[in-house]
Amino acid sequence: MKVLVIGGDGYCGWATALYLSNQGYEVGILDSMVRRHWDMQLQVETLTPIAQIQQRIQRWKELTGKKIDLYIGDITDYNFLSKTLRQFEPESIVHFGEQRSAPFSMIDREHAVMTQVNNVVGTLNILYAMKEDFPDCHLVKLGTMGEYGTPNIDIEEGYITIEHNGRKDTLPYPKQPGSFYHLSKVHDSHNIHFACKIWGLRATDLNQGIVYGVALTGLLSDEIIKDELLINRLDYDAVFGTALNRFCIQAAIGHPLTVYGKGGQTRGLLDIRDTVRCMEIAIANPAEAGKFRVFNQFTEMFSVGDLAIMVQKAGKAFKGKAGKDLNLAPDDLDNLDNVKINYLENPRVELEQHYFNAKNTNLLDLGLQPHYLSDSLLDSLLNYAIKYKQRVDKDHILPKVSWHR
Ligand code: NAD
Ligand code: USQ
Repeated sequence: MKVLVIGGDGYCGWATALYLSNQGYEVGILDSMVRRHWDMQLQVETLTPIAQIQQRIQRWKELTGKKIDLYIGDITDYNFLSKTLRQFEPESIVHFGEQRSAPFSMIDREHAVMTQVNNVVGTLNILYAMKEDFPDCHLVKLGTMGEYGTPNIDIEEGYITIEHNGRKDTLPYPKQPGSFYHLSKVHDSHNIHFACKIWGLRATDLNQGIVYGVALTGLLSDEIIKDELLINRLDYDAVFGTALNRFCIQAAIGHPLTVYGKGGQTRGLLDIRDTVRCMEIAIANPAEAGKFRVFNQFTEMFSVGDLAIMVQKAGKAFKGKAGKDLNLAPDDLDNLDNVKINYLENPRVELEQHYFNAKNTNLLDLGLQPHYLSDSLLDSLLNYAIKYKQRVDKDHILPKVSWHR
């Protein structure tokens, strides 16, 4: 099957492109490289040194003999997008190609507008391009669990059946997103739903939780995982870095863990190995024509405060293990033995203690076997963090973007 991975140079996209190519899918990557540009504007670099996309793809071919096609351009440019689709002729499109940081979207008016134009226009263009030339192609679109917010009732997978004044209907689940970024995903969901209804397109919206981890251990060979030209990005900065990944890197450099507010904010999370498996499951089981499916894509729920405590404990345990097995400097081990947690004034507007219970059975029913958060995963993240800690710029750890201004 031919799969076009839009946003294939990014964190989820690069992992997915390699995994699907390894599984025998014919993979194309479309990416504008705008994320690398935003990193430059923010003057941050990923913890891990990522190679240029052409080098990455060349190395992949050398190691595996498998070809990945590359299309560099912006999906908000309709002519480029439709030309690319005609050239590649995808049977599935996996769409990761959006501005995905909540803090980035909250910097100022310009960033809010840019985020919503980039995301909403890009997705709308994909829908039109599919309608014109590939009406049978299956769109697998990355949404977010943050579309739902934190309601005081259970969160269903996309739809909820409501009885009101003696009548009953199944309706889209109410949305209460917490940033202009999360709002862009809500707008996308509505546009995709509508396009499926009027044009008979098929789409799956994957409301993904926070992704953690970097290596596809157990899914790709050790030789591939250890190859630096194939390494994935791992963001630690306060704009693009996400909770658990950030905490592991903070622990490794001896920075107190940055819990915002009381830390009772609870979210769905998943290992990046489950992200790539979910993509495979979604494309192998396409939605019916005219159907807009919604799956909640996470495997476990944790509060931010609990994640920090888990990293603190993992640091101590790691010292015991690593002291024997790894060639680490004494200060690496001291940092990990003594991880502190700071409860910072929350730069966001969000509930810090709330009910959170979300369903996630659709992907499990289709065969997802989760990698639950484990000591070995935290060890692996801590290992990466220690290996590349010289690359960390400590000025980018504390949050500078505020929802209040
Ligand atoms: P990322 O920033 O690492 O990658 C996104 C990629 O898309 C980048 O390479 C970027 O250059 C590209 N891109 C952005 N706009 C584009 C455009 N207009 N045209 C072409 N390419 C464009 O992000 P990620 O962490 O890999 O996230 C991928 C998707 O998954 C996003 O839609 C995000 O909202 C969603 N998601 C991510 C997480 C997470 O924890 N990382 C969690 C839930 C959902
Ligand atoms: N948080 C901290 N400390 C930090 C970073 C974050 O306490 O150092 C808190 C935030 O206040 C928030 C929670 O952790 O309550 C999650 O924040 P995050 O930055 O890890 O994740 P978020 O902004 O929600 O966005 C990330 C991805 C986004 C995706 C989303 C999934 O960047 O693309 O859509 O996770 S979800 O959270 O389910 O909406």
